[in-house]
Amino acid sequence: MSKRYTITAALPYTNGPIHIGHLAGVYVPADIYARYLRMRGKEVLFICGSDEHGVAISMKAKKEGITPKEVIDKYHNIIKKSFDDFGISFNYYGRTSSDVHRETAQEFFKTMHANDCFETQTTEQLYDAKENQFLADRYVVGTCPKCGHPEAYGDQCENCGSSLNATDLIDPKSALSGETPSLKTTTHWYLPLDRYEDFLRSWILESHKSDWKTNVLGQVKSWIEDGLKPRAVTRDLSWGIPVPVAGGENKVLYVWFDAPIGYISATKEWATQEGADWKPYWQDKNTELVHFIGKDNIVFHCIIFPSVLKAMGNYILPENVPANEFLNLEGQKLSTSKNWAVWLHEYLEDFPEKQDVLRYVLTANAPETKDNDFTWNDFQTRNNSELVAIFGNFINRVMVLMKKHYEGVVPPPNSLTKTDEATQKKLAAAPTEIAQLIEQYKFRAASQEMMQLARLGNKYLADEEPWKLIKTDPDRVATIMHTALQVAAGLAIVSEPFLPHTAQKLRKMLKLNEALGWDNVSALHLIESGHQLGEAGLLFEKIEDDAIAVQLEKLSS
Ligand code: B3M
Ligand code: ZN
Repeated sequence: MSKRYTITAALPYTNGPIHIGHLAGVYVPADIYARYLRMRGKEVLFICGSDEHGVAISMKAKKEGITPKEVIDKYHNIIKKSFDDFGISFNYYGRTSSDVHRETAQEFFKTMHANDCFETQTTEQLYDAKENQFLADRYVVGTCPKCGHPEAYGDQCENCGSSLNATDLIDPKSALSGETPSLKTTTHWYLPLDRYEDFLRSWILESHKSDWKTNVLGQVKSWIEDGLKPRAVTRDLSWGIPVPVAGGENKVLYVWFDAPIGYISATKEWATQEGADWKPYWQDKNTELVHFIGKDNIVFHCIIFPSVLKAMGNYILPENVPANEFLNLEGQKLSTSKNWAVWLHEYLEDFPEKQDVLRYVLTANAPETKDNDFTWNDFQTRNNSELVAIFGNFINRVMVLMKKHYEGVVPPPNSLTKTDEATQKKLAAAPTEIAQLIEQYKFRAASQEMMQLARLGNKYLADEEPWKLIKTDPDRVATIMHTALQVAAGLAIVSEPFLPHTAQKLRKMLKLNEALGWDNVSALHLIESGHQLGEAGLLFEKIEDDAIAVQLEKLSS
């Protein structure tokens, strides 16, 4: 039986819109992977949703002077719409404020509680007496004890990725009042991660030592080596999912306890909508679970959530967690609070038809193995000298020549030259080469292989110069155009995971048989002689300097 895939993309916090860092790190690669697998005939469930709990939300509400509910509604709508307009092909986009999610997360907690999977600890925690508030997570900021970063949060340092307890911070300050916190006693439930050390060691560091990315393995290894400690999974906050057991009054689940369960609740909601069963997607050994995340989420997806799934007993574990590094913008770290970002909803307003340009640039320069930089100049260059000058130019030439000399009816080929055969051979090999890279999560290299196919077609026409031969050797031109059209058709197929809007347009221009897919490209006969092409259209257009200047201006304002 062919495998089933559950693909998750990190649930964005609804405390701000989506920016290019999120896209490059998580949503574009996840979407490429999901689209590719669907094209290979796999059963794919691609899940995401809004992460609507946690201190990030309550802080934003305080800052904007509105309620947390108003914050999550506002950003959930902006985020969901921008994903839709951009063309991320989620099967379902949920939200963690839903009833199904609350029930599911509480059920997890109750089951684990009943099975003695937690410990309780009564300890002194940071407290802001002025605000009458325990200071957990983003309510407290201090110096990271691991790397010295001065703005680490109470649960995590985003600089070095360490997961922290609020009391670990050096020189902590309340993010609410700026005061140095005092200590106050409170009781919480802890997930004793130390009990899972052996399991995590053998599952990740042994079984996955050769197929997981080195950045992910490295982080996991260092946590395990540091010694895993119990982690509190409840908080003294009012915004969140109420702790569903005795003694849990006025406490909520830690956002990182409930959020990953959001993947499962979203699956349940999707299943109800489709009249399907959610369980195989999370409990059947024949399902491959893959989490797409940024590097700051590794500990939660590789250590904490798998320990929860293991404790629950009947769940599958992720097959891979291909976490990416970070994307910078014009040499500086992206920052929501400093408004140093390219926001997706704004990009789509400024470039409404250019979803694929952004997808391409972010993929070609994806932060897969190290942090990378997005610059508007690079955006312009990739568009003008790759998408326009290579991909677009090739297709444009094919369409124009076909119209001019054959009224769009594909001519039969005559005898093939060595160049024709070499071109066909490269076309036949392309889908396998691209597939292998995608299956290894090397989307950057895969996108370049795809572009290589466009380059092949473009060079083939440039070298063969059919426009010069049409008067003297029409038979030769027929062969050239027939061959070039097979490359164009192959491109319409293999570009789909990377450039879905373009692929769609190109398919329409070529009137490509809808039944033709990835596995047909190697057979080479994608377009038969006598086939009537559709109307030509423009796939990409040049981006001028002033459009880039506007974007740079926007950043500095
Ligand atoms: N909302 C963190 C983030 O946006 C978080 C991901 C949750 S995935 C379950 O970085
Ligand atoms: Zn740090």
